Amino acid sequence: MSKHNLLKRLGLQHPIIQAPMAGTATPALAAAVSNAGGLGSISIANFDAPTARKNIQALKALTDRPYNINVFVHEEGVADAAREAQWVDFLRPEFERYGAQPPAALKNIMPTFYDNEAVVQVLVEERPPVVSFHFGLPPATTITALKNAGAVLLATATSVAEARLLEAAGIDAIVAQGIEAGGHRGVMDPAAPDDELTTAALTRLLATHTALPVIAAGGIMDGAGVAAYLELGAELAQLGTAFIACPESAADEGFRATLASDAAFHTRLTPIVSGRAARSLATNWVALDQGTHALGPHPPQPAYPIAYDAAKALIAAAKAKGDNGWGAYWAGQGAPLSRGKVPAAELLGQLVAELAA
Ligand code: FMN
Repeated sequence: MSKHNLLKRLGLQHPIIQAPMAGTATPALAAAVSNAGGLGSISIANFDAPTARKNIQALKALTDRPYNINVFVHEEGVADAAREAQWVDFLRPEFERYGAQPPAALKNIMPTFYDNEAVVQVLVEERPPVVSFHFGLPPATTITALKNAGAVLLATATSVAEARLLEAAGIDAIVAQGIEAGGHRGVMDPAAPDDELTTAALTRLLATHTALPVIAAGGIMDGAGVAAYLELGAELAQLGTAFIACPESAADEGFRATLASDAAFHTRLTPIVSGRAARSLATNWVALDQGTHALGPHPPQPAYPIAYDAAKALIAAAKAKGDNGWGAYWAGQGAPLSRGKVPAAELLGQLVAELAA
């Protein structure tokens, strides 16, 4: 038996979490994974309280099994009108190429969960069995309220120092997110130096240096990968990229096509899309960050998540003209191992069979 028996505590049959993926993981995807004995997750980070409640209820209606609801606990970036105007002006030629105008002003499109009383209330009332935090931790009062509502609490750490903060705050298990991971890197302080630990090194460090159960995340695409991290001391593995191409995900055709292309071999960690580092397939955004895009060298970016507002507008303008080159297509380094449009329950079955092999 594993050190903490997290599998049993969470009520799972298989040691696999389908990662929360804001904008990509749907209630249908999460329910399919939960119903197959894994832990399905959705993020409500990009929703207001009523929309968050609707999504949680949609997931509950599709499964009687445990599921995870994820929130972003980031420090909101400071608005800077001059910097934002310069950024929008820089991107303007691309908007014009698609016959569109950039937003007149940029907004904070992802308020933090930290002091979001309305969303805390939704979680307390809807009582999800598992809640996960990314980018940081909420106040102690919120942690207590969620525990009292019956939630097992998970949170991301990218270093031993962050894991210690989770331990001290009473979090139940650590999502050890390595540098290979797709999506936003969950560092708590984006201004601090980042040791960029791999999933293997981080899993091993946390399994030996902390008392909490560890969930390995980053670059895991198959049963062999899950088995390797269990061997290193993780109790569960969290896979995001592996589930993007499932028919139940919200990934659009552009995302699916880019994931199936050569761009999957060249993922990059870049803050250029949202203002915080996220691992992306090789898109125009990556070219922009690397200075190889026709727009040329870019000015300083607006803060997270204000920069994301401009990106989302450009993504929509390009998509309306059939160009997917500007997509926010997050994926991990294992992206070329994606299996295409395999239904989530079937994919989970394949992973479990590989794990047992
Ligand atoms: N992690 C979160 O905690 N919340 C999110 O909303 C979230 N969105 C993501 C969206 C996509 C498309 C991807 C690929 C990852 C996202 N992540 C998010 C990160 C995952 O939790 C996890 O760390 C990552 O998927 C693991 O690496 P892998 O993609 O190589 O499996």
